[in-house]
Amino acid sequence: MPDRPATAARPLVMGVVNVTPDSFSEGGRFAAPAAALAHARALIADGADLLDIGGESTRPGADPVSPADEIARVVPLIAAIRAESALPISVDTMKPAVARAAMAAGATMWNDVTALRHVPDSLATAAELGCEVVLMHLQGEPRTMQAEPRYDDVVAEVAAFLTARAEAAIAAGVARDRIWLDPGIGFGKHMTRHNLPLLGGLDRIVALGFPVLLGVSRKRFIAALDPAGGAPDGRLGGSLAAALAGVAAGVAAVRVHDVRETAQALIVWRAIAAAKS
Ligand code: HH2
Repeated sequence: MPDRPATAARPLVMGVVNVTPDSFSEGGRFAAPAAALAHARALIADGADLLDIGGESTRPGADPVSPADEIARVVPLIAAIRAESALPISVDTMKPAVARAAMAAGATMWNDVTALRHVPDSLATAAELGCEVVLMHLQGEPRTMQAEPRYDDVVAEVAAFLTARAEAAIAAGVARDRIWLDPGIGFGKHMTRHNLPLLGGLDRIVALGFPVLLGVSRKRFIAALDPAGGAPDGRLGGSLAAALAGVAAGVAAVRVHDVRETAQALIVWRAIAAAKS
């Protein structure tokens, strides 16, 4: 059995593998099965502690994918990785049928950007599967979430939502120690007015008492702060800065595209922290 990531003592690096034609940062580069497996192998060699496999883009306006098509994208890849590596594998999906097929193929974590709200079945399926779950905050729904996000106090509202979703999961039978929380940077959040206070207040999300996963890699708020960053793969510096801010606040894992660079940033960060007298 793969190690349970939640028990790790240091922040983990979750490498992103999108098997989609339309993901915001990779735009279909790894949509072909062989390319996706080669990319997963490269991320493992780069030092990923776990992999997150996604078969449907969550970007605003992305085309919906049927459960059968999503399963056909992610399951062969999960099985192929599992055949050669014991690394924990997460599946990034809103659909219980996809989560179920992914766990049967060797995944151990269900990363759900809707926090198990997409269909009524989601909570019961997560409890039945007994897998780890990532409950992420999202205001609205993916296709329209960036239209007009509104908050009075973004940190308090995200914390209240995540607490309520954790309680709903536990009430449905998900074990407390299987639950991760994620503030959902970029999901129904104004580029700077909401994402930045949320990143500044991450310690209050960490204080809820669950391991926190943070996804900031290559996100658009970085380009809003530094228009010279331009295309997603020009946002590495901002991605590392935001990931380290999360680590300073106590997050348990960062979800990233640039695994090697993030792993190196964490090595240097920890070495400096250890040298403090
Ligand atoms: N971000 C994305 C997708 N899934 N899951 C969690 N838990 N947290 C995140 O911040 C998060 C996520 C968006 O990034 P990406 O997968 O690169 O793009 P796309 O959804 O277009 O495939």
